Amino acid sequence: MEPKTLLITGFAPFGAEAVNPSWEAVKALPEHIGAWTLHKLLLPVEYGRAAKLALKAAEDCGADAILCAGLAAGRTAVTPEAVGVNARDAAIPDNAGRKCEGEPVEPDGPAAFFSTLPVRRMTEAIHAAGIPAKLSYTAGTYVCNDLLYTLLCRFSGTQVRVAFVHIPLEKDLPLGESIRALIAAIEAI
Ligand code: PCA
Repeated sequence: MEPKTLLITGFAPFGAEAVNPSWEAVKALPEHIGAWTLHKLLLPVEYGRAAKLALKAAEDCGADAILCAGLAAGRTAVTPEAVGVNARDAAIPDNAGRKCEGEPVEPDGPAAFFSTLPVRRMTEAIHAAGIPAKLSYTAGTYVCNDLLYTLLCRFSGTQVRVAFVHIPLEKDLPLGESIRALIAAIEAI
């Protein structure tokens, strides 16, 4: 197997949560999974800036693929995201204090992009590992979607493939299960 580079990102805490399990899970992953060498990156929960930092890191490490992880409080399954939409709209501000109500991510961009990693296969692999998993068609309209949409827009028509996985709060799914879910998802790429 030819070695390949995967940029994998997690988010800082935001809102009412003191810990973001997405970064805790990413941090705990091994450096190598199958043919993939992982480059890990912690992202701020800020519109625009998270995507900018991920784009820079993808360039610096020569990423063949990018898998982003984020917290979806209230969900009880691990949910690979099939779509990123061109919208910023959330009741809470980002960690820089910016509140967006119905703005586009990219003023001239298309309405949406489908994820370019095999999210259905990744969902099946997580499920097969005995962890609750469901393919999702909405990553929301907060910073996670902002990151996913921007990366899909930037790498549209290129060889660099992109997807996003939302994971539950630790009270709804133990961290070890989220870590195993990410490993299963990466093995399925
Ligand atoms: N979840 C938020 C942003 C950061 C995170 O972990 C979201 O779903 O948009």
